[in-house]
Amino acid sequence: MPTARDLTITEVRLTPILVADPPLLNTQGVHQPYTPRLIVEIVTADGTTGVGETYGDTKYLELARPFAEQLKGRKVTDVNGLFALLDEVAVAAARVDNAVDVGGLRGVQTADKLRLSIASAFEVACLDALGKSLGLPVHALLGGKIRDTVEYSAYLFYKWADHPEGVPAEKDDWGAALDPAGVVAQARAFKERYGFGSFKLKGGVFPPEEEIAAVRALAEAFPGHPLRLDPNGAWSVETSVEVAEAVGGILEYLEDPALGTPAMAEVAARTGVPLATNMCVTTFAEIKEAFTTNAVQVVLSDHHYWGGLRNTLHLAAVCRTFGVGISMHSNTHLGISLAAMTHVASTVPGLHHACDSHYPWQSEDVLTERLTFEDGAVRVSDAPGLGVTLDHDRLAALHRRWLEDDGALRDRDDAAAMRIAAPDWLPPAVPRW
Ligand code: GKR
Ligand code: MG
Repeated sequence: MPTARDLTITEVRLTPILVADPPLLNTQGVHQPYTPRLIVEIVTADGTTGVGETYGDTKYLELARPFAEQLKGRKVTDVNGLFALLDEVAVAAARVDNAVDVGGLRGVQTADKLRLSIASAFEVACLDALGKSLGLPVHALLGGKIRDTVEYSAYLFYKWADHPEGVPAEKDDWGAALDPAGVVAQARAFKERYGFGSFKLKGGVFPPEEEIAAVRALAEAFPGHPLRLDPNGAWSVETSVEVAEAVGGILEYLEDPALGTPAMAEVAARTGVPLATNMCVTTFAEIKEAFTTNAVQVVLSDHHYWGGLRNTLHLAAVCRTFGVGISMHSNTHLGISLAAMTHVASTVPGLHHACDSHYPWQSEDVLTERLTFEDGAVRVSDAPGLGVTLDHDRLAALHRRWLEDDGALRDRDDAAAMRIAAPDWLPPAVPRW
């Protein structure tokens, strides 16, 4: 007989889904019309359920599945134990080969980062279940919120009006943004719909002069609002320095102008513009070189690949120690991840920069109620756990889409999506400019 508050894990459900994504452009191509995510549900003996979310590409599923099998019988309180267990499962599943894939928009994708991205979804699900069982919000399990709202920035993208003709996709109402006027119009729509007060433009798409013009247009349209530009490492050191000289004075920070810590350190040494990264500091092992060479002034955490909410707090502590700022970047994600980001961000001391989130771009979710932005911020939930409820019908519908896919969309590939419109398109050499 289960006893009250028996937090032994009795069931783990993994549901891969495909979620609608607009045609957002980045240096590696364009977003697919549907992007994979993995939803994790953990059920305990006392009937409590916890949810988590992470990247859903095949290589994540291949490890998440055997890991989920091993979790039964363990307690949701054994969060530290998740990491050692995952390492064991990875060895057994022969997924320990390093450098699974090189490059991408999240820095070098190593087997270690893949494991941590999987662990993060289970960590969040365990904390959600534990919080629900204790009647405490996740932020309380992390030491308690120190702010009631978490500020986010509008995440602006160059964008086509639609996915290429003939490609099945959901229609969106954002329109195209392919020049400074389009970017400013998109920013206005973000401000009107969600009240965002700061803006990040995803760059690395057009020649730097065009992106400089877009940033200047934003500064003119929104005087005094913090602005960032993020080309995902598409520029050489020389180009980065030129862009910094052109618009450094109106930027809150320049995000990953050049690829790799040595290049970032050179840019930092030659400009006074603060540099932020979610590409060259993505693991604890990368911190020492970046901080001792003064390569970055702000680290943008992604709680998925840093291994969860508690690791994000450890990262924040290391950043504080070195006088480096901390904030968060995002990838295409749903409300479970936004809730998790908001809980952890509410507990981080010295969060001086608004986090960024793709959530406004996602017209679909797996929750009964979407999270909302008011004045550009998400209110921190005090409800037990994450404070979100899974809508199983929606989840099943998005899973059906994944099941019906012939495999073409199950692994996010922005270059392949771009080739549908431009068959000869290849991911550009780095640096692109
Ligand atoms: O979704 O196109 C995108 C972004 O470029 C994303 O993949 C990045 O990881 O948003 C991220 C970033 O800040 O670099
Ligand atoms: Mg970035």
